[in-house]
Amino acid sequence: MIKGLIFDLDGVLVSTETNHYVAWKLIADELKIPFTEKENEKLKGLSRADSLSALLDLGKRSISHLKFKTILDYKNKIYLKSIEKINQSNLLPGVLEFIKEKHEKNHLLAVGSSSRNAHFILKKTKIDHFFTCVIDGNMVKKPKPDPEVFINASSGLGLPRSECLVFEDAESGVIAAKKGGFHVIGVGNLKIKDSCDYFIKNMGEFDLSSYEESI
Ligand code: B16
Ligand code: MG
Repeated sequence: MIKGLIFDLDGVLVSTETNHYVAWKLIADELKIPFTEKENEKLKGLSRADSLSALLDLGKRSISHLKFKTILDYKNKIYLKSIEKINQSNLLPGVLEFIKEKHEKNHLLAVGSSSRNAHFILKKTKIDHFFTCVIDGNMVKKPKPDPEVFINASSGLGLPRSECLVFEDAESGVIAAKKGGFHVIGVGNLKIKDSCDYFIKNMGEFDLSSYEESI
């Protein structure tokens, strides 16, 4: 019986993945590192610092610790500017209806995100009150693809992993959830279709009862 639902944030609940991409693209261009949506796929779900390391690896570049820190702050500035007007209309299709219904039916909801901006986004989109537990990038020692974020989310709900489902849109997140021993529902991103337990285009498509019957 599934009692807990753990959601990734960017790309599952809210449409902020493009904003991350646009900010990294600007930085890649400044560093003259070829970077397209294809390369961005590898950055999805990674922490901010791991994303920059992955970008520098792509361009076979190394920079000083100070420049690294400066770029991280700059990237976040660009990103935050691009989401300053974020609101409930930026939730992905079916999200609000799904979480409202599950909350009313007493399922326990959690967020497991690599983002250090998760609390801000949940508040701006006015869905923060639905979640019993929010584990974000500030709260883990090892980010995705390590399972810590999801393990802490299930502990926060007080539920064993076998009673939780993880919803993810990124390869690093699917790996994290699988390593943690969770069922993983892939959302939206066709690139992860074959690595998750079940795939949906958006939350509006997901029928929890049918899924429970199938496992
Ligand atoms: P921030 P998620 C991740 O969030 C994003 O997928 C990833 O693109 C981003 O680099 C990461 O958060 C860190 O975000 O810079 O806001 O701390 O998908 O795990 O919810
Ligand atoms: Mg994501």
